[in-house]
Amino acid sequence: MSDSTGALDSATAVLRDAILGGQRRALARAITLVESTRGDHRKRAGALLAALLPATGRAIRIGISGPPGVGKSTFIEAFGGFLTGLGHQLAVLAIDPSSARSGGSILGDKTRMEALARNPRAYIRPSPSGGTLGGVARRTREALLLVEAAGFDVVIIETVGVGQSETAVADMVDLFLLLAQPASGDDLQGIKRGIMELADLVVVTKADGALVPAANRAAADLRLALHLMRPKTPAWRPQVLTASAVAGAGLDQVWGAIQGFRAAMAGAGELDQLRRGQASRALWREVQDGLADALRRHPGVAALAAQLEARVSAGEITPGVAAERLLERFLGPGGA
Ligand SMILES: Nc1nc2c(ncn2[C@@H]2O[C@H](COP(=O)(O)OP(=O)(O)OP(=O)(O)O)[C@@H](O)[C@H]2O)c(=O)[nH]1
Ligand SMILES: [Mg+2]
Repeated sequence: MSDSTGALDSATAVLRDAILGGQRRALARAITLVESTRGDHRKRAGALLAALLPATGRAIRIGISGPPGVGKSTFIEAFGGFLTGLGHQLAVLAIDPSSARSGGSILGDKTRMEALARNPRAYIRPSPSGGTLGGVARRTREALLLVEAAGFDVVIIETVGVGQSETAVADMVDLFLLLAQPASGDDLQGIKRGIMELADLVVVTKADGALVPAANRAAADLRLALHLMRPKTPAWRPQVLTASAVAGAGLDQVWGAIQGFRAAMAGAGELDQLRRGQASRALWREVQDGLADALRRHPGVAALAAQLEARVSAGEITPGVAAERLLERFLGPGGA
């Protein structure tokens, strides 16, 4: 948006420079800004993001998901320690659909990632609370750009695997990593097929002590299941690995697979294509969300909507006709 870059006020320019300089407090303030729904904040956030855009895109973006209790927080803590040990700068963002509903946040997770929270090479930002999944996803996408501009070269976006949030996360990252339990057979099928299809890498965690044989069996089952699915891209076949966050085992193999994925995708030109597709889908989702909001706020529409909804429920008119009337009211005559 060249119009918003031109209009960068001096406070925003200061914020931009502080973020480019990697200053944590400026980054935190900027993320708070993109999380705000206030009109003037949205404008300023837009200008800031436009000014930072050339400095974005350099990180490897990893989505991590898995059912409640699978070991996400423990894994990210261990893997994060491993990555920062290699010299990487790691940012962890979270999408928590339950916090979108309850208005709570997963601050609890920050305490379960104690060492990482104190690690100077890591930055953890809990899920923005409140709002729809669409809203939370948009703010997370923008936070991702901000942490990239601040110099973080690995970004993990975590989500609890309970619903549509995985799809949202998979559509903003390069690689989607699914964590699984050391269980096999029917237990394994707690992972929904739709979620398995999103995975570029499956890691059976807790592969330590007495759980090692079960973890290996689970990995074999998962390999079989993945083998029967159509790969997301011709450049990469999803892999299944085992690891233990507690014992710190297998983390190097996980990182090796992530780098292998990245190289295969970049070599085939698929990474650029993936990110371009994600950006254009995000555009149209925002247009849809914006239109739906404007429609709901339109003074003439609300009253009519209530009436039409009642008539649709009563079977007096079809949803199609009712929708046409609403759009006519919203767009004015000739607009629909
Ligand atoms: N043995 C073993 N236990 C683990 C490992 N990783 C996690 N756990 C245990 O599994 C439990 C759940 O771990 P969390 O990291 O909190 O799991 P989570 O997926 O973040 O859970 P939610 O945030 O509630 O969805 C805890 O009791 C951990 O101690 C591991 O590598 N080995
Ligand atoms: Mg957790």
